Amino acid sequence: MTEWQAVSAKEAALSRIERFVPLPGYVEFPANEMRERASAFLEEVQRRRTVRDFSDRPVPRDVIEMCVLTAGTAPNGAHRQPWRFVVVSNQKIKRAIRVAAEEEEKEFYAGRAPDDWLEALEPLGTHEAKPFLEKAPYLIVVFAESYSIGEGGERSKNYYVTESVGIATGLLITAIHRAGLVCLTHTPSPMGFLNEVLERPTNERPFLILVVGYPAPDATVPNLQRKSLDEIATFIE
Ligand code: IYR
Repeated sequence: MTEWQAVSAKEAALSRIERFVPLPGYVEFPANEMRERASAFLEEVQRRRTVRDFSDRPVPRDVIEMCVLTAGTAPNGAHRQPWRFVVVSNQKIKRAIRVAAEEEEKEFYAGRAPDDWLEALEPLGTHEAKPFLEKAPYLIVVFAESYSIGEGGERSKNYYVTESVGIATGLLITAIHRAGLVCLTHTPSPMGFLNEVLERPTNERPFLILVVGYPAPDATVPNLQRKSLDEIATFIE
């Protein structure tokens, strides 16, 4: 193959799959409409609360699928998409997760947690009993892929894994809220048992459990205030 033949073969390969395409689907709004949209979205997410009292009413699986696909749109390191969402509705597996989580939590609340941590949790009224892990219709167990394993078993590095999975989880929580469901971010510590119960490989590290469903009719939440703009933002102009 001559040099120019090699170059044109490369170009041909590239022209089959364009490396860059025009920005698809971007929509610009006039400033006033932008303001209205930002304000309506703020109002909608301000209504989101973390809920611990769940109903056992079933939730349509296709809604959960769309929420997971939404999570998968998150920006992420080198586009490795280093996440795996294990969606559990199986009653036996939910029970196994509850039993294992409560075992860890018992130790946490009975002494493993330092006093300052327990004091910080006091206003939330949390304790070692985790009935929601069995009652809620869905547990979405989020795993972070510390590294990827290719078809032939070769390992490749992932980048900014925690940041990527954190952003994806934020989108997942927002999508669940937008759909009219509630969720709870639950982080039993340590979470290694999730690999065993869910039979996940060792390159997947449990990130958190998202408990998803309808709130119980008598659900209550702690009376919390969110920080103001001044408290969370600094503008340098
Ligand atoms: N994992 C424990 C403790 C816990 C920790 C934090 I930080 C919270 O915001 C809430 C709970 C539990 O789930 O009870």
